[in-house]
Amino acid sequence: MVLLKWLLCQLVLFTALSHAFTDYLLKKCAQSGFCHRNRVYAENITKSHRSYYKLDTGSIAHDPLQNVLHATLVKTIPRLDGDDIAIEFPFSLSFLQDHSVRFVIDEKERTVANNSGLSISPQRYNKTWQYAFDEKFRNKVLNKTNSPELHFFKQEHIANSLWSKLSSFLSLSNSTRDIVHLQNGNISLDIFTEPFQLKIYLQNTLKLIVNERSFLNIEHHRTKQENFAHILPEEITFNMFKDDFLYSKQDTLPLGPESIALDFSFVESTDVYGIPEHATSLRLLDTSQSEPYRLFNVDVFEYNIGTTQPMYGSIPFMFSSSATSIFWVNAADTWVDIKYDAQLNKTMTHWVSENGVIDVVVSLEQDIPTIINRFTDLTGRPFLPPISSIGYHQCRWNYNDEMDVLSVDSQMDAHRIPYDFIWLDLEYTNDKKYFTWKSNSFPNPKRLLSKLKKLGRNLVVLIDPHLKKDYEVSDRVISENVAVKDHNGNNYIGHCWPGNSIWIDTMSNYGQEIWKSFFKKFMNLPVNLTNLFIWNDMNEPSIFDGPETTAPKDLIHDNHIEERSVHNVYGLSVHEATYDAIKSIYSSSDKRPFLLTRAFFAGSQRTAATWTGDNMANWDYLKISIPMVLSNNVAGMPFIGADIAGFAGDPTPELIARWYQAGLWYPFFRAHAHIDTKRREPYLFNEPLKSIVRDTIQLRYFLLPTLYTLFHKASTTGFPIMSPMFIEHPEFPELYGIDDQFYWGDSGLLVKPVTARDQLETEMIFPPGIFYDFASLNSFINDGTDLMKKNITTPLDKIPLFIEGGHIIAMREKYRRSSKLMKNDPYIIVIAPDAEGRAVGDLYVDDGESFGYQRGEYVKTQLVLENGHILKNDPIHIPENLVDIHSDTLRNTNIEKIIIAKNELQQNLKLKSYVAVKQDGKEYSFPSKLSYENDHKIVILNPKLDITESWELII
Ligand code: NBV
Repeated sequence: MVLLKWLLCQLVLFTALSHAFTDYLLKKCAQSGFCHRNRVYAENITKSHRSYYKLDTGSIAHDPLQNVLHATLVKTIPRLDGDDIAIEFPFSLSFLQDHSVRFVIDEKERTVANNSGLSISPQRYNKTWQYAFDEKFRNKVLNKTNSPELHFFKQEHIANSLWSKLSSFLSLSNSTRDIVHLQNGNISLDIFTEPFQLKIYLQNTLKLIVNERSFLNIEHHRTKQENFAHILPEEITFNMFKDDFLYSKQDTLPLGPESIALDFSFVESTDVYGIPEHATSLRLLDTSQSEPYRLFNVDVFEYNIGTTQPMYGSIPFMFSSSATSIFWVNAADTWVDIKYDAQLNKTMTHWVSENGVIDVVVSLEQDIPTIINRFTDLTGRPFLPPISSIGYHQCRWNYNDEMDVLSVDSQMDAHRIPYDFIWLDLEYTNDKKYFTWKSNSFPNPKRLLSKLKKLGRNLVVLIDPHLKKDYEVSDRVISENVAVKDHNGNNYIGHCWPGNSIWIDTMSNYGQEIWKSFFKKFMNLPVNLTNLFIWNDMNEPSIFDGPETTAPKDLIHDNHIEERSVHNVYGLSVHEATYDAIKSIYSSSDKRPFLLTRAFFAGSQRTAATWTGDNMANWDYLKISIPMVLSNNVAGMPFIGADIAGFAGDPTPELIARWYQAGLWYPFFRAHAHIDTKRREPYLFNEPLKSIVRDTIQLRYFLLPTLYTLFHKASTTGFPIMSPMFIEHPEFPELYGIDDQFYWGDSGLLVKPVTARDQLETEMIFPPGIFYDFASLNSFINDGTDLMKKNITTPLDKIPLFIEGGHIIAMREKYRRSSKLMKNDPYIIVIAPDAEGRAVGDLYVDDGESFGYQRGEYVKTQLVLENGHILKNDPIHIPENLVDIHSDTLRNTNIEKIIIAKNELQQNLKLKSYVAVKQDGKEYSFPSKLSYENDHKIVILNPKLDITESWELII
């Protein structure tokens, strides 16, 4: 047995280190008991037109205090002897936020804790929302939060003649349907009792149908002996009590079949998005002839591209182009089938989870940004990261010792390549024991941190949730009884980097406390050293000898909860505890944490950044990184990037150049490489590559004021940072399928990175308007009403980058070694007028590192250009004590240069002099001698204006 385990683990390790990901380690739907059963059930129900679920009309009740509708859903299993079996499922429905409906379906028998002698809880797990929802929703989940008036249900017993005819034709017992009608503001809802179905409307327009196809299926509790009598005619019994899959055969499946499934039809749309993480297109694929999308956090080294196989993270949130969303609040192994019907203009989806309750939040809005806004209101806003962490990160597996780190550090400076973070992977530890340092290589971490700190730089070290057996950290986990248990209740021992390991159970509150205490000790640094941050890797969790690269589903967490129920949220519990630890350690300096996690779930955006995992250094992975980053951005978790220039393998110089040029736009901008690859720090490259990469990284730094403003917007509204074309231009159906060209938030910057070899020309697509080539400000006009395609030349040193007329962005333009050193540099305002000579842009500024912004210590302003020659600055927010803060954290807010791009409609605009009217009402006029212009731009130098003041500049 031990030998077999060892062999298997070597095999997994070997495969992990030598090939692209081995698909056969993961189940296909037909090999997963519950996925296969539900797909077959759906097929058979489609043929039989039957439904076994009805809402018991008599049970419908309204709890006015909680504003919840309660009812009992009944599943009737027909028996030949007429002695039908009825199973009851408590159903509750409430309105959440303004435009959302939440419903929960549990199983009555299993809501009562009966002590069946099992070491796991027999109840269906119904607490996923406590991890996923933002704190403010945790106490009042089933409450209406903001529904001014609720016209609660009026019951109509209607005899619908068409329905009667249909139902008698289909030999259903009822010829009438009860409808419960609910209304809350603009949202209304019809609940059909038999067969059970929900129709949800926004302003009386039907948007979503729940259970339209009667795929609702709840595998209720039964014993193996009872099973035969409990099967519906459309059901099959495949792997209900065992698992045949080679790598998960040991699963004890203590509760037998428990899956839940439901179908949702999005009306008036054939485009759906979301449910990351998958290496596929942004617009989700039709899976009716292939594998469903699977959400199950696993370790997929060199993952395959174009497949719906699961990856490291899961966000069970999907929305349609018609601005309707579903959040399936379940952290178990989940599969989603998608079928587009162009004729009916509908998207039909089928969601299946291995266990837990059906807990769904449906939101209906007027547009997609508002949908994402609602979702991040519910699950929490993306955290506002320290500004340094949106600079450039230099990582590799591994920087070997202190000398190595310091030499990278100084070489970057010597070659004028800015960077903010340097990373230490696995090997800095003493024998892969987390919370320790390899003392020969890193004899004095404090010394290293102080040296890095001088230029405002930071160090990230890796800490994983698997803990090597037999050292003080794992010993403590065992003695405090906070290790994850096996199905017999013993501490689970699995194989990972350190060899035999245990896993911290951060699903337990006490486990979290213990985890935090390790950081407290490890990060016991002088108060002025707050530049050490953490990377949680392998927290799916990745287990070398585990089934499907991860944890056995019958492991047990705190409170007798099976891993099966909480698998996809475990990683979040690890990184949230880590975040809390860092936050409290740095609390005396009020420093914001930065944290990277590999596994994620809905809600992870509150505390961590992520990346797309172990990609490969080839063009396909560069190309797919863009839809992957976009998908996370529309699913509320925008702080993501891909390893530049591919984790595994050695990239060609051309690939490196193109990858940096694409990676510059990832919200998380990090170079990383596998231990077996050649060193590739940018200063090692030959010319012209070195200059190309340096210019690219410098451009990222010049754009930091704009990017930080986008991060601020994301942290208040969830607005995507790397943003699909359809967000800015929803009016063009053709844009709903575009995922190789994107905007940077709402800044107007439009990019199409080159992702193919030898591509000296790239076709871009432009909505109507004026577009300025970013480098030259040379412009062209699409004066039609349609999209326009245009070829852009793309020699190796060129990024196809435009700014759309109508936007203003803020930049800086001095090379500095790190973001911290740019802090006092003045701003450059770049204005791209539209055809009416109008442009608008926001700028957000705070100290970039503390939580002071939460106490109002920030500046937010809006710049507006009118009639092509009047520029106004109107601060929306300035701190009350600006003077104090001004001298300290928001030190320099001067504008040193204003650039107004000229287009062909505006060629007569000439700069002679300009006048500034400031807050004091006085006019200041300036000669134009410090300024200049050419055909493409007017440049005003040193206008003596500050972004914290109101002023008007007349040119
Ligand atoms: O810690 C080593 C690597 C890390 O570099 C990579 O970024 C992670 O995704 N880690 C995975 C462990 C295994 C890599 C084969």
